Parts: sequence; C-alpha cells; structure tokens
Amino acid sequence: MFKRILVANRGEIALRIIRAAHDLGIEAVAVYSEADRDAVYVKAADDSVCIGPAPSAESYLDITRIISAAEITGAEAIHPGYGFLAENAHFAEVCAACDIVFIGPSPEIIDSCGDKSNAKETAVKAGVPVVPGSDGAVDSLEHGAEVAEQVGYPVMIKAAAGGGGRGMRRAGSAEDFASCFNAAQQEAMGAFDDDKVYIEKFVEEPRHVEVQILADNNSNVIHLGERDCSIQRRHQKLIEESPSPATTPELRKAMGEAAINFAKTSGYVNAGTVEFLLDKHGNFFFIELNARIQVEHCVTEMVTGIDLVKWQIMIAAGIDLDITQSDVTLTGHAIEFRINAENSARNFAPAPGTIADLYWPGGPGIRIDTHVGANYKIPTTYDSMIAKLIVHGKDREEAIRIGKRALGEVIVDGPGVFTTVPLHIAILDDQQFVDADFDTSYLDTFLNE
Ligand code: MV4
Repeated sequence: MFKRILVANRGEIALRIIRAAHDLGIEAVAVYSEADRDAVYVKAADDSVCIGPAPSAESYLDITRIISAAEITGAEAIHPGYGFLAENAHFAEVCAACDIVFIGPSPEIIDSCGDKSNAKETAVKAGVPVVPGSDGAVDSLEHGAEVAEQVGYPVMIKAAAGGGGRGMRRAGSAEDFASCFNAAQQEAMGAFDDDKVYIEKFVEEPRHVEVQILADNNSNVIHLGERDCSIQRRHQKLIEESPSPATTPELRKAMGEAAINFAKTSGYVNAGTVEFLLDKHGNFFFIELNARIQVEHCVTEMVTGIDLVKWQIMIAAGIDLDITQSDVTLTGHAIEFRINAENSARNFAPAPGTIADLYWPGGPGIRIDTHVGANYKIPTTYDSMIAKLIVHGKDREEAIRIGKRALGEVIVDGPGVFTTVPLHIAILDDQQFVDADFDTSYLDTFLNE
C-alpha cells in the first residue's frame, strides 16, 4: 500500500479523498491555489504545497506544478478527483513517466472512452444496447444526412469529444439537418479543437440513469447499482438518487450486466460510471463512460455501504476486489442535494458572498460533504457547489421526509449569499417529484411554472 498520496483537487472532493486516505492509514498531501490558502482540506492534509495563483490554468490544471508538488513531498500516487485533470490522458501519462501512480484508469482507456463515438463502438462490440445511429463518426454532411434519413428524424448530432451537452444539436427534420450539423461541428471545433461528430436517433423524454462499476487489475468487475440523475438543468445535475425510481430488479440486473460487459470489453480498471438513457418503455441505451469518481458517488456509497474512494486507492495500489457481485446489496434509498452558492430566483447567477452564519444538519440518515465553514468567502474562480447533503432512508418516501427535515435545518447566511436550498425544498414539495414522475426535462419545466 502507498504511504503517501497527493490530492490534485480542491474543495469537498479533496477533503473526501483525504478522509479515504486517512481511513486507509495513508498520508495525504494537499495542493492549493492562493485563493484556497485557508481551506479546511489543506488543514486536514498531512502536508501541503501552494501551486500557484487562483486561476485553475495556473494551479489545479498545471501539470508541471502538480507533479513537482508530488516529487517534493514524496507522494507515490496522485488522486485527481473530478473535473480539472481527472480525465486528462496526458496527465495520466506524465504521472506514469514520473513513476507516480495515477489513481484512475490507464491513459489508453481515458483516451478511448473520451472519444464518445469510439466508446459507442466498444459498447456495440460488448453487446451493450446503443442508440441507433452512425457506426462511429460521420465524415461529411452528406454521410450524416444519409444516416439521419435511415434512422428517422428527429436526430441528435453529437461531438465525439463532447460532454456536458456541448457540441450537441437536435435536428427535427431534413430541412434543419445541414444547419444543425454545421453548428455542432463548429461548436465542437471551438470547444474541443476536434470537429468529429456522430449521429443518433433522438430519444424522447429520457431519464438519465448511470451504473457505478468497480474493476480491479485482475479482471474482476462488479456493479454497484444505478443512480438516477434526471434532475438537472443545462447539464448541471442538481439532485441524484439511488436506486432509480424507474428501475426494477430485472432492469437493474440487465443494466448492471451491460455496464460490466462494457468494462470487460474495454479493459477498464478502477471506479467508473456507465451512462445510459432510459426511455419511457424501459429500453436503455449506452451513451458514454465517465472515467472518474463522480460528484454523486455518495448516494451509491449510502445504499451499498461500499467506500468507492477507498477502493479507487486500493485498486491503484494493486489490491484486488474482495467483494463479489453477490456481496453487493442495495439497502434503502439515498438522495443527494447539491447545495450551490447560486441564486435560483435569478437564473442561477453565482452568489459569491461571505458566509456569516452557518449550520449543517445532523442526525440519523444524514451525510454532509463540504469544505465550507463559518466566515468562508465563496470564491468566484471555481465551481459554485459549496456542499452536498446526502440523505438515506429505508425507502424513497422516508428519504424524502429526512431530506425535508435536513434541508430545513440548513443555515447558510451572509451578505449576498444565496443557495439552492429553497429550490430543493420546493422540489421535495412537488407532487411530480414525490411520484418520481420525471425525465430530464423536469427541472426546466418546474422552474418555468
Ligand atoms: C441524447 C438525448 C436524446 N437522444 N441522445 C445530453 C448530454 C449528453 N451526455 C447526452 N445528452 C443527451 N443525449 C439522444 N440520442 C438527450 C440528452 C439530454 C440529456 C441527457 C442526460 C441528462 C440530461 C439531458 C438533458 C438534455 C438532453
């Protein structure tokens, strides 16, 4: 096992990884920008290095500075968290070249899954259902239009390098195709310096359901059930839950096996998430693979009792899974509420005040993952998420009740401070949410009512 690892991230996920390291008896090194000098995750670490000024490009995204920090502090491995360098194949390569273990999948896997049309081809090979569309990327407008004609309108044009909905366009008819195709290509070129696109049939009113997997270096792969992440706005998730209220034990088994087959076929190692669209008829389609720990991993931890971050570190250290699929049982229901420093009444504008009054809830069934304490100055440079509140009940109804109680206890006040807490409370009071009658359009509709 490692003696010391470096955490190449900030905020709540840095603290989460430091906790996992300490629970394994490993020392943790924090890196921080000048804006995060007084952060609690820095205090929680055994050693720390300032890696530059506030802008991420000069700190958390600067590979040279992070590798130097690992060399100076004698860290044997680097955990990238999510965002920043988490799915940067080049960074994983540089770690290997410097004899530092990258806690995550290999650079080859990051690369091959980073190209979504490529990942889709792997899914086909694995016998995993995909949305009907082009085999891989399309090489021209004419080729794209041909595929669209074959699968039938409406279609989705997607950037192979895409993510978060960027470089994605819906074309409703043949008349729209050329302009949508060109717009998707242009946006992809601008955002990813890669204009490769592929075509899919448009799936109406899908739910976003993703399966968590763990894979070791010895071809053992297990799934840890699914998360429903349909409650989102502009591809920013707001509420996630496990299990999905839209699945059944049979569907879970089928999706879980599909996720495992994908992982085995691609040679995936470490924790990962296989994303699916689930339609109204219970059909599921692979869309992409996330080669990292995700923000919402906590709901899976609550229902399985399995520490995903500890397993990421152990797998990277060469330890094989001692859990088999039959050891994994889902108990009760967990819901995660992302508490962002945003004004949801003002179109989610960032609200970067200083927190004067702060109180986090407690009691049975509650987990808070946060790096925020009293007098915290919400930085404008980074993500607006200040905490995750995760609740766990014996079933969905109880989880909702605990969620309301816990959200009611939260105090995050100060001049100019707004959070998503009131929105969460309003959603929990919405009959449609209570009835689990939603798809990915839910939040937009709810906000416009
Ligand atoms: C789709 C789709 C409908 N049909 N693909 C959005 C982000 C990217 N990861 C995949 N996305 C979608 N792909 C086809 N063929 C609808 C979406 C989509 C969506 C997916 C998951 C969660 C929220 C979403 C919001 C809008 C659109």
